[in-house]
Amino acid sequence: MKILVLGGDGYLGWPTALHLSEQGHEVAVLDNFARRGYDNELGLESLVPIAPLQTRIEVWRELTGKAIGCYIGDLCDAQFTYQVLEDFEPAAIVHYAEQRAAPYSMIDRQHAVYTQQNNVVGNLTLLYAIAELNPDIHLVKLGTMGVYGTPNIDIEEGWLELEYNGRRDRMLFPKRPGSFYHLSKVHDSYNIEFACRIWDLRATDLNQGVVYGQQTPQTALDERLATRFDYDAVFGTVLNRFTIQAVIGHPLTVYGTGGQIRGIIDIRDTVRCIQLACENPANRGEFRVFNQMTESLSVREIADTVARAYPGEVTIENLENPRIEAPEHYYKVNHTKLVDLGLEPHLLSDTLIESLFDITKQYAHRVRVDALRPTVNWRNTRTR
Ligand code: NAD
Ligand code: USQ
Repeated sequence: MKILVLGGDGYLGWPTALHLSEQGHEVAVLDNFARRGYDNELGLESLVPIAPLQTRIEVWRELTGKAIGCYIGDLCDAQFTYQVLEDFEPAAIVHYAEQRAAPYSMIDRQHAVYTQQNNVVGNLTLLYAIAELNPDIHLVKLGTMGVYGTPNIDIEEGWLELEYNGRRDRMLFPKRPGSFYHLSKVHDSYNIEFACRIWDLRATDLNQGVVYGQQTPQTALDERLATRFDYDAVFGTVLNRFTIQAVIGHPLTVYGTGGQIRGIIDIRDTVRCIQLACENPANRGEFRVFNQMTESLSVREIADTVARAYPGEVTIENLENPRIEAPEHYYKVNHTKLVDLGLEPHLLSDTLIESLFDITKQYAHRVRVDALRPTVNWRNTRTR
């Protein structure tokens, strides 16, 4: 199948492109290198060095004989996006190409506006391109578990059967996200659902939990195939940050009491979920939602797991929470649809966190310790 991976230079997009290529799909990636630009803006770097996209593609071809197509440009640029779809003619489009850090979106007005413009306009441009050029294309869109927030009821997979004043209906599950980034995903989902209704498009919205891990079998083949590994307080995600903090002897930075619970998923399961979604497309007119996570843990439990796995001494520090989120809450998520399609999850308890420690040790000298402390506070409304 011809699959176009938008955001194919990113943390998840690159390993996904390799996995789909390995599985025999004809793959092309699209990226505008915005992510490398945020690093330049913030003075940060991935812990693991990453090769230029063109080098990565060339190395993959040398090692496997498999070609990956490459389009450099901005998804918000309609002329470019239409041209790519006309040129590559994908059967499925995996859409990762968004600004994805909650703290980045909360820096100030400029970053909040950028995040919502980039994400919502890029997605809407793509919807128009699909509708006009080939409404049969299956859109596989990366959303986030954070769209739901932490409601005091069970979280269903996207839709909720409701009975109110004696009448029944099937509605999109209510959303109460916790950052302007997470809100951009809510807006995307409503735009996609509407497009499926009016233009008979087919779409799968993958509400993914926090991803951890740095290697897939394909990225491990050569160091020039490595994907990025972020540890800073803006782009680093919780479990990845904790493993790096353990290795360099920094206290694990638990925000608040650590009672907040999140859905998590191993990067090897992410790429498999995308494959399953692509190979089992939604029907025309269907807006399908999967909760792409494999288990739920509190931040405290994540810190304890990392501390237990690390052979040396680890301390845990409870920082005042820079975010606004429920410190203790009910959290029960329905996430069976990907398992029904064949996902066999790697759970944290079975995962060799040790392998993450090894990767980190190799590059520990690259850590900028000051970048570990959170600097973005949800309560501020700075304008630049
Ligand atoms: P990432 O920032 O590493 O990758 C995103 C890529 O998209 C980058 O290479 C960036 O340059 C590109 N991009 C951004 N805007 C673009 C535009 N307008 N045009 C072209 N390219 C553009 O992020 P990631 O961690 O790989 O996440 C990918 C997707 O998965 C995001 O949509 C994110 O919201 C979602 N997600 C990520 C996680 C996680 O833990 N990393 C969890 C749940 C959902
Ligand atoms: N946290 C800490 N200490 C840290 C970092 C984070 O306690 O050092 C806590 C946060 O307060 C939060 C939880 O860990 O409660 C998760 O934070 P995170 O930074 O790992 O993840 P988040 O901001 O939610 O965003 C990440 C990705 C995003 C994706 C989302 C999935 O950056 O792209 O959408 O995970 S989800 O959380 O399910 O919405």
